[in-house]
Amino acid sequence: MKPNLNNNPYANSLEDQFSEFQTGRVVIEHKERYIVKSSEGEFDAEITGNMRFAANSRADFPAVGDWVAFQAFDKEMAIIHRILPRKTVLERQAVGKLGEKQIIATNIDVAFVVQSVEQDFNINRIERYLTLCYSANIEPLVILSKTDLLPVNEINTLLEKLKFRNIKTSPILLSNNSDLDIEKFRSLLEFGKTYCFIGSSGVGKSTLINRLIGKDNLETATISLSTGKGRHTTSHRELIVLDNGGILIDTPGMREIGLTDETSGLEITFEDISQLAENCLFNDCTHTNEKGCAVLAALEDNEISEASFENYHKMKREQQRFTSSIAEKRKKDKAQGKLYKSILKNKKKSKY
Ligand SMILES: Nc1nc2c(ncn2[C@@H]2O[C@H](COP(=O)(O)OP(=O)(O)OP(=O)(O)O)[C@@H](O)[C@H]2O)c(=O)[nH]1
Ligand SMILES: [Mg+2]
Ligand SMILES: [Zn+2]
Repeated sequence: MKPNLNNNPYANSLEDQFSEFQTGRVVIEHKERYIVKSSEGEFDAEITGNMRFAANSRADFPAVGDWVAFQAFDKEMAIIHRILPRKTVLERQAVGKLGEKQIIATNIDVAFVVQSVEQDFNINRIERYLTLCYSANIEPLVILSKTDLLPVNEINTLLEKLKFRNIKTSPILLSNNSDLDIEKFRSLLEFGKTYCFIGSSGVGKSTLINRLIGKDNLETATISLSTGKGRHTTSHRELIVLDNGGILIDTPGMREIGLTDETSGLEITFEDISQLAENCLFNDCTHTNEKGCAVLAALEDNEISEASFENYHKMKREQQRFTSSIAEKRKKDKAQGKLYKSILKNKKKSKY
């Protein structure tokens, strides 16, 4: 149902129409239906037809974390008219769609990159998540979860590996089974800041959020190693506000973390490589086979990790592929546009 402005005798005045707008935040997204929360309550919302038709890509649709201007009607229903400017956008390459992006969540201050110490630990993947976050101007913090499942000396070995790879953020170690760990973690969360949890399926993201809320609000599940059952328990992104004012976004486990064309994150994740690169002989050195390459020299002298160097190159190539696929797409769209125009022109000509 559409908002009935006719009940309001002054509804024709633009000012009055605007006075009915509220701002709220998208807390859940289900295929073009959104739950929006404001100080007035919770609304089941859709976007206006105009917004749908004007959308050029998925990025033009609301995402969890968005602040939106909406009009409420029928108590719990609403129409979203506009997405307010996004402070940050956490995005990845849409799965299986080269050159397309998918928004994970928006207006995030800190992203918790969660890996479990028992099986999921993978530094290449940590570097990938860090790059995604830095590219979006979001502070990443690494959580190593399920510490109850690994002896302390083995956890220490993981920490040494992280150090050797020069991972800048020191990880937060925690077990969801420990009240002390949960309380320590809670004290990190600041009033009014938005935190997003990202990581593979089954690492304990939803369990951690449930522990913080103090209720089993989010679905969690045990993973069976033999059948793999229980994977991908969380199926949608959801924003939750804690009593202490911290705002948390739970996300479904990700299998692929494809990078987009935004390259700034790589330079921050691999700060040591970026710094060395300043001493390369050529300004456009690709650090692959050039003479006078300071990065290759450092690699030779074991000053930087070979694994990090390889991961850096892998991600760089991936970003280049993404960028060129966007350029190709634009070219195709342009050619298509020209074709339509010439067909229309010919049609007009043949009319007369
Ligand atoms: N031993 C142990 N098990 C945990 C811990 N945290 C979570 N689990 C268990 O791990 C399983 C997966 O937890 P979830 O919270 O559903 O994981 P998730 O990261 O939300 O997974 P997706 O929603 O699929 O992305 C559940 O059976 C939890 O009980 C922990 O700290 N220690
Ligand atoms: Mg979950
Ligand atoms: Zn170089």
